[in-house]
Amino acid sequence: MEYYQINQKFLWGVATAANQVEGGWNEDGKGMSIADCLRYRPQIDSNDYKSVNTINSAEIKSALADKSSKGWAKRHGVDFYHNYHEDIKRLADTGISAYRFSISWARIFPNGDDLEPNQAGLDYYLDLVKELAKYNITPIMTLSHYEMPLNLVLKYDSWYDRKIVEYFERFAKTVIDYLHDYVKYWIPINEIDSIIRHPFSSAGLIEDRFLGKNFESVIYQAMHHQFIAAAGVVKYCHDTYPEMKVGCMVTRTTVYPYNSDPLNVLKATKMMRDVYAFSDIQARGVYPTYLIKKLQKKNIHIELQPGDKELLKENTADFVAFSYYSSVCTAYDTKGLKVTKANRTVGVYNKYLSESEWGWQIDPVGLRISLIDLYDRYQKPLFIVENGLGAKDELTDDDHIHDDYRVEYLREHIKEMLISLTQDGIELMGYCIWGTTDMVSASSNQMSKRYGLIYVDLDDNGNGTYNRYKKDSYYWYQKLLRYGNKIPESFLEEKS
Ligand code: BGP
Repeated sequence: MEYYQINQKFLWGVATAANQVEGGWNEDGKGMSIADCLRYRPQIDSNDYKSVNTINSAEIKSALADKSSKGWAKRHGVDFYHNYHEDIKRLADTGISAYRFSISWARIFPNGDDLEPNQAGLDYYLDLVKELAKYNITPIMTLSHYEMPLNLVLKYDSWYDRKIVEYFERFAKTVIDYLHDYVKYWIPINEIDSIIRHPFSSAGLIEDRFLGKNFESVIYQAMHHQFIAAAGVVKYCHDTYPEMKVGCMVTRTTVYPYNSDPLNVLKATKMMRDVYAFSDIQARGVYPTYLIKKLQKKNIHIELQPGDKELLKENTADFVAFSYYSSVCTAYDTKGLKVTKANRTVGVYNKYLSESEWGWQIDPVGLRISLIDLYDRYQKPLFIVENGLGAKDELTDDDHIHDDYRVEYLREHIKEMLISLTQDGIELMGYCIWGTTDMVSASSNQMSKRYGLIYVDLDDNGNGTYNRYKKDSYYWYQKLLRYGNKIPESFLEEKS
């Protein structure tokens, strides 16, 4: 029998984000975050992420006025905050060795600019990482995953204001110091490139607060401040805890040309440069010339402070983490072509691929292409920290969820990953399925777009028992992990 022989240290995990699972949005001293202002709006196409995730100052006011969590999916999540011992026990029973999650910044510094941290918040995350340690699960900790304190948006201008760098570093140093005995892997900012696609839900930027300014230049200035803050985390960890590893994290979009027309290939090549720009800056430590030229052409000038260039250059990421869900096809002229959207990236339909119920095209080979691309570009260890399928799962009368479509998605993607790991000469630290239990979708704020290995009885309007039920995919992953570092090829050949 043939096997995939993998490194003992390879981390098999699951992943989630505080704002999508925790709930407890205003408990134990937590302040309001930008995620608490986003809600499911059935009248908007759930893939029209710009409308769903772009809100104005008036909508912020009504969110502030509403003290309930009813109708605010990310305020209640799946109540992980009160169920995390049991949830982690269930997930530990699959045999995972890693758990990627984020710290809610507003649980630690409720207003973002507080001088002292909220002790209850620190203690919650300390207990959480101790719970993981009980099961020998390695935490992969994201510091900012779309959940910055709302006060930083209202009192400052969010990441556009350089002061946020100072507040973020205060937050980062506080939690790194508090949790350093348990957490060795850190990711400063989730999908740092997402600020371009959804500036509010990613970085708290509200266009009507910048009237008279070119909003695109506001976004790029804010982007620079995020890079500086992330490099500051790398520097702090390397100086203070040399055993720690700090990764950059990007949305991995693999772009194909619609056909071999050189104009389409050129379009795909240029789109890939936009994807690479963010990991280039963090993995190489310099702004790529093509990005500088692109900004010059747009008459966008990023203000750098003395020392910024050196900080970026001397504090590059130790590893390159990324989320992968789908590939995207593009064409120079999209007239008459079917438009698709996957993870907030617009493309054209690829006739060689199937798609999810949300139209995200399913491309396991694209994951292997991504691994080869990224490793060849950076020669740094890679980490797949998100890969999963959002689907409308059904709970049967006898409390089962037969998500064979998710098992198929995971089987095919894990197979391509293992082929790449064993044949393509790459370095890969681990693989985390997105998600853990079901959770609130980042882009649509829906519960019905389910990613979990564990089903949660809750609907888009927050109705349900919150009871948890293991899906068929949970048992499949458990079977896979039981093979340890020697996985029979046949296991990944089988259709579920
Ligand atoms: C990534 C985010 C995650 C997660 C995932 C799935 O971009 O980092 O937070 O949500 O997308 O997307 P969605 O939840 O929008 O279906």
